Amino acid sequence: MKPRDYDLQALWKGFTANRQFKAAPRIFVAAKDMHYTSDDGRQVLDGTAGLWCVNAGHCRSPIVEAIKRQLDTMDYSPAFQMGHPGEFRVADLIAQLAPGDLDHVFFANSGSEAVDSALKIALAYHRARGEGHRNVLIGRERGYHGVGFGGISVGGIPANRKVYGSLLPRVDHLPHTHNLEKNAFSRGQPAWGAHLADDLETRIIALHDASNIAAVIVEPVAGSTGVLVPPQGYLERLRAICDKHGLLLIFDEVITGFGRTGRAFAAETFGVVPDMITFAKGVTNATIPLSGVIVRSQIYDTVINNAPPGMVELFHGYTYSGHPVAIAAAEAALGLYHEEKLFDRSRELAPYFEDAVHRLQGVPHVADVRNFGLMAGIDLEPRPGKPGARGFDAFLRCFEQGVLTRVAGDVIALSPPLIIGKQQIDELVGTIAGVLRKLD
Ligand code: PXG
Repeated sequence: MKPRDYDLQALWKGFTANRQFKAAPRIFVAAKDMHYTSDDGRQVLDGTAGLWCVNAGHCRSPIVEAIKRQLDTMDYSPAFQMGHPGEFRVADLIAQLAPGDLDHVFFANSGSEAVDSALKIALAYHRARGEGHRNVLIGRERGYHGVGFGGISVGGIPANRKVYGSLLPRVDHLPHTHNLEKNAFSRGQPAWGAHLADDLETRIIALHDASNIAAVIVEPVAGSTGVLVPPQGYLERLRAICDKHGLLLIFDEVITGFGRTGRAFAAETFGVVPDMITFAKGVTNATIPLSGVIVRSQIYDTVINNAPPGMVELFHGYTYSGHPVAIAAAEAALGLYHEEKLFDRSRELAPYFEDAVHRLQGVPHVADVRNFGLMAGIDLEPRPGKPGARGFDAFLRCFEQGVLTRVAGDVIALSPPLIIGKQQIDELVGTIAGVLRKLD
């Protein structure tokens, strides 16, 4: 390996153990299709599509070329009171991919911003309807909705919340759906647990009163906390309760969007239409940051028509909402997904992937395997008194053996690019199995 010609100290990395990392850094210098190249010249199979985002594989030339063309033509145009053609075209493409009458798209830059935008749109919508008292927001335990104050307030990861004070004041949480006694080693949607949605009605609405609640936000499949697949009938019940009581239902599809579950959005896969969908990551195949919220016509119309003509209707937006370079990347990425039928490919590969990951049942330390689409969660038994240590060691050994995984505590998460081949699936799962057999 060439000696590093840069110093590691100035950078403060997020969601990273900085001292440990800087003592033994893991550095990527290039990427192509299914592989990264590390700075010691090794090829590393990408089992996680970066961070659940490089759905078409790395450095795909149609996207790279589109970005270059846009940069040669127009670098930036103001996001407010001005427009450029691409942002209208891409909003239209995304609206066409979304189910039902989710026909309008608001752009932001990260998943966190998309979530905050959706929560604010929910509040603006109820206020425009004359129900501004509907301002309680409901999330779920083990939910991840990014790192803005809105997102961590409705989110359900204790470590992401505990340091940051009182957060948003009017928030409550549904129980999570992960239960190994009932559902260990489920393939696809577990049979047990639809009734957990009833907590929304029997506890949360009973406590706060429906007239005070604006919206419920959930990931259709929780990603970051280890691929928690919704029990059969669970999302349908949430939808029915929200309808009955006038609550908006928001699906956070930052991970599940753009083919991860075998369709454009998990809403379509599950046949449950929410009132808003947040998206990010895969929309540009992760080349340039772009995110957004897709909203039902009724929400858009209500907010827009409530303001006097000529007045700004929603006091919200980002300097880089609809950034031309990000939009060019999105247009090319969506084109590539379509051309290569990658959502179909994801759906067709899912049974092979399912069989492969479930072969880990019985391998040492494996407490659960679950899967949906091209995502899987593998729970490891924690080392006594050392939560997360075994998971991290497994991640490190896999990396040393040329396979990139992601761990959250003692859960290994897999979400490969949708272009992965069957042999590569075998390599991914085989490497994990080999590592676990040797791990204490
Ligand atoms: N919502 C969901 C469902 C997410 O998964 C965000 C919002 C926030 O997106 P931004 O772009 O603000 O990071 C996410 C992000 C992991 C991991 O390994 C997952 C995410 C980010 C980083 C790591 O689980 N998801």
